[in-house]
Amino acid sequence: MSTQNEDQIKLLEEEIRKTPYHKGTERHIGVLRARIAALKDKVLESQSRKSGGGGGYAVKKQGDATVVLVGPPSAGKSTLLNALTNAESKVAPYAFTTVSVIPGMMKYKNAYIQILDVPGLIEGAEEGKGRGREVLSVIRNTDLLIIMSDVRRSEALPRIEAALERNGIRVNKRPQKIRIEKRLNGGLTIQTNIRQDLDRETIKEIVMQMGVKNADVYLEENITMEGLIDALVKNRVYIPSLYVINKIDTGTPTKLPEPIASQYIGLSADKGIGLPEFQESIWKALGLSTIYLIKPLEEPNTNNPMVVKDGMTLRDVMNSIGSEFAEGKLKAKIWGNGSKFPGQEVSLEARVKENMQIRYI
Ligand SMILES: Nc1nc2c(ncn2[C@@H]2O[C@H](COP(=O)(O)OP(=O)(O)OP(=O)(O)O)[C@@H](O)[C@H]2O)c(=O)[nH]1
Ligand SMILES: [Mg+2]
Repeated sequence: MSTQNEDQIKLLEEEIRKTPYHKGTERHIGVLRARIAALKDKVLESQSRKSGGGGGYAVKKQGDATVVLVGPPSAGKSTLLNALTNAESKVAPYAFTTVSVIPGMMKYKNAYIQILDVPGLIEGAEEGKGRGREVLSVIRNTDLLIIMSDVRRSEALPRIEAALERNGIRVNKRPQKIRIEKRLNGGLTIQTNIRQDLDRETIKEIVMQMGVKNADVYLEENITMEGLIDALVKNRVYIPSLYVINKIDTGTPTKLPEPIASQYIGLSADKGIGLPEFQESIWKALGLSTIYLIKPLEEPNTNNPMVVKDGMTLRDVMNSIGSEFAEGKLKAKIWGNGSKFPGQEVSLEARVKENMQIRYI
């Protein structure tokens, strides 16, 4: 059944390749892409059932956040893991040294960040084959992905990204603003105040091909075909990523497409070049902040640091600790970053800021 689906996907992909893209063929291509997405969704689902989700590679998430290193064999992933964490992952000058998921813990600014070194086999072993499938499932569950290669194989970065995208992992993207309210009858309506590049019929055809026959579809931005399909399938994940080129002690990379060319971080895991900056980039990309909790009656201090996600409110923080610092409090006083003046009184809906000092009252 699954191979049948895969054969059909290949046929449909072949047809897309043969069809030139212009306004006249747009609807046809939209239908083909929707059918491929629906089939891939089925394949992914039957696979995750078979492998029981994480498969043999399931690693318990630990710490404040989890980061996965992915890249071709011998890029230096294990060397980097060993440089940043307490782990001792085997390093060797030949390919496929690492054959399972090796976890390490990095302490940075009061945070414990779990880093997972996964075998270098996204490509080739992708599209649901072999252990690559399990690597993909580890990636789907991470908070941040490090896509890594070395100076001599910089073209692996866009290749890996493309492989991830083909497997429903969206790299450095956000879902488009599309809301689908399914109904029992009444057909499809497309609701939007925003000028759309895709025409209504194409949008409707794609939605129907994805198995939705009755619904109001609200488009809150100018959508793309891919964005629409993504909104209709189950298996999409959106993962922030950093691009890393290792071994810069041996030269400089060539031939990198945008946006990777202007975003990549160059380092040497082996010689320890660029590692502090890299750690800071991880911290920023994870959206973490340190706040300081102040006990009742105490003056502001930095005795009790806590790592939180950006965007959390003081109420979220209170609910996550429920200790002598916060239990059942209604307001807070804040100092430092985020406060208009020292000791400003704020509601619990105020949001955390890096280095904010908080006393619940
Ligand atoms: N010159 C140089 N060599 C490095 C650097 N980082 C790693 N290496 C070397 O590259 C080789 C491969 O390193 P590993 O850390 O085993 O690479 P890996 O990505 O974990 O490889 P697999 O486990 O096979 O996927 C080893 O010989 C390392 O010593 C670096 O920054 N500069
Ligand atoms: Mg390794």
